[in-house]
Amino acid sequence: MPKDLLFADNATREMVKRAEAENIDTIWDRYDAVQPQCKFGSLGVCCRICTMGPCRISLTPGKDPQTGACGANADTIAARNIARMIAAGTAAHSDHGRGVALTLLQAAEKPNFDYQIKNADKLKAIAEVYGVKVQGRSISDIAQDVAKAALEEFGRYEGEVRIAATAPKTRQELWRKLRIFPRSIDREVVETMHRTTMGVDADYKNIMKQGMRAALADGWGGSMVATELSDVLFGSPQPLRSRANLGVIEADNVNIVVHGHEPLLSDVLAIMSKDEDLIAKAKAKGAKGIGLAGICCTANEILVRHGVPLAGNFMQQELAILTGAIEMMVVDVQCLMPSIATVAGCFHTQLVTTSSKARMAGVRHIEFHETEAKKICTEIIGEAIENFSNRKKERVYIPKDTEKLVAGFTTESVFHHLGGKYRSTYRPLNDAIIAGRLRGAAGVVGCSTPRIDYESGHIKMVKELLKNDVLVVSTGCNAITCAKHGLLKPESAFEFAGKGLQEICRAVGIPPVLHVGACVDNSRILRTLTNIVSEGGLGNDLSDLPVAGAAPEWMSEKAVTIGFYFVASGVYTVIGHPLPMMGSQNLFNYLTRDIEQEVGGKWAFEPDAVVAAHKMIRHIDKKRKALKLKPMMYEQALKPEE
Ligand code: SF4
Ligand code: MSK
Repeated sequence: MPKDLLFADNATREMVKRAEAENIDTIWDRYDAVQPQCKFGSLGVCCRICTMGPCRISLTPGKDPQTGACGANADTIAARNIARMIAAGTAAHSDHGRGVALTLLQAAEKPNFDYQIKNADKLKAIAEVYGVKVQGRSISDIAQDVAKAALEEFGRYEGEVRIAATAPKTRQELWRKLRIFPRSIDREVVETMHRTTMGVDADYKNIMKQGMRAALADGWGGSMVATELSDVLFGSPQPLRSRANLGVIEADNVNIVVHGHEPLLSDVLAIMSKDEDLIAKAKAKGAKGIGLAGICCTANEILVRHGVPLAGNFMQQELAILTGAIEMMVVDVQCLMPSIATVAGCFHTQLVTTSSKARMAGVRHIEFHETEAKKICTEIIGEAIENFSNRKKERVYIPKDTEKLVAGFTTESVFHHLGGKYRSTYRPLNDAIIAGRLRGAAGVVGCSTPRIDYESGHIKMVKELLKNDVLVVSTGCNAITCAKHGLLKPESAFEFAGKGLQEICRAVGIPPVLHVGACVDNSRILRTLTNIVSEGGLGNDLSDLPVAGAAPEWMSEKAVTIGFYFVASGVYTVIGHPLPMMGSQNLFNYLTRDIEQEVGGKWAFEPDAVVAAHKMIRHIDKKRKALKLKPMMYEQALKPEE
């Protein structure tokens, strides 16, 4: 077993042992194999954006070379590298949003389309944002205009990303003053790539400003479009019960695991997996039925809308196949390790890619088109059923571990729950913070990584925050980790939360960690924070709120983008592993200190998750003090010294 697997859930530990016994490499083995890693790359001072390079800046201060061949110094090179990571993250989330908008347009235009509009109220709310007339019009007419308005967000040649105007007014004014209000989503990605190509922008602060604008185009643009229109098309999530971890895979089912990020295919698969004809076919092959489970954010999408159980997070994608009980793994886009093709090859598991954007050499490809969604899903499930007889019973090994969970909170359902039964308002939530029952809130999100003891970052941080009466909202792989460790059960409040947070959880029946969806659904957190500001009593801008953000185990470029849009929205954001820019002292000082003067938020890098939690708590306390809020009601949790 890898030496750093002491904190993981039992299912992961068991399956890693099984991989070792079967001599199958996993992410942990391959991560070890790439050590030691290049210091220049890690510190962000390697540039290869033109063929006069690659150029590397000396890591010894004062020692040559201190610039690349063109004269770019460490600040320029590191800033350009970070900006390009942001552009990539924005591209990924926003392309997802574009896909949902295009599907909504087709659903509005074609009466017999496989997708139907499930949430007309949400559609009307977004219509208002876009100035689309609602009165006296059919849902399909409204939806066409809303979808077109959303699609214009990507390529408009003048003006601003319109949905970003849902941010608090003071924040919008600040973005305009700093010239970081995103204009259109694609434009910000393109301009970031332009500015960071050879011989363009050399001012590290100016590059970072464009980076923030591109990140805002994601959080308050592409991701927000993805979330809002997914709610329209697939229905808004409602709090529901389900289960998490590899034990959700049942040996006697035809098992299909979906993995990736997008809901378009998986939402239909979730519905079709309950089709009686298909279940009958599975039974005819000797199975009990059809079992669907998910990995990563595709899992989160269909968990929160259909209650489909979570098989695991990013680090468990290979381990799911290692159970030997998966007939098919169906992948869409993002966070797919190419290694799953190799692991699937060791078992009967059929790996199927479905997006033209994400194919793997030699892997079965069934291209997904929204126009034939049900037909394609029927074909996919049919192939999985056929593959059931190829399963080798003696190679099936499914760990027993599962945990119960409650997921599916949204800006609106948080509103409903924390707002009290009779009045739809954030008032009771704001009042709980003002009165010192709740210290504040933290968004803890993001990936898992083999870089640290798996899941220790997430779990230690979240528990420390809960103990100190900080309500945690979670997305992505953090949410899956919290689920596996029992933190999404309402009763977990009594074990892990401080007294004030316990009182809230008891009164409204919520878990102390609120699962608000997939990575794109971090936009729900932005919206929730905006609602808290609008409710009043906690300042005029997001940067006034006693809140903080964190991604203790981040690894993806998307996490860099998310961090930057939270910082640019005024939120103090702590990540475990530093951004790859530590070779530039100036950029480090700017991002972790000076940027706060400009946008109200800043970065912190802290590998110790408990220390990181206390940095967040201290920040929350600083904001409470500035707002002259009452002292905390219960101070039973001790805070370690700085
Ligand atoms: Fe080297 Fe400058 Fe080219 Fe980068 S842009 S590879 S620093 S010459
Ligand atoms: S899936 S981006 S590993 S959170 Fe969204 Fe998890 Fe990170 Fe992928």
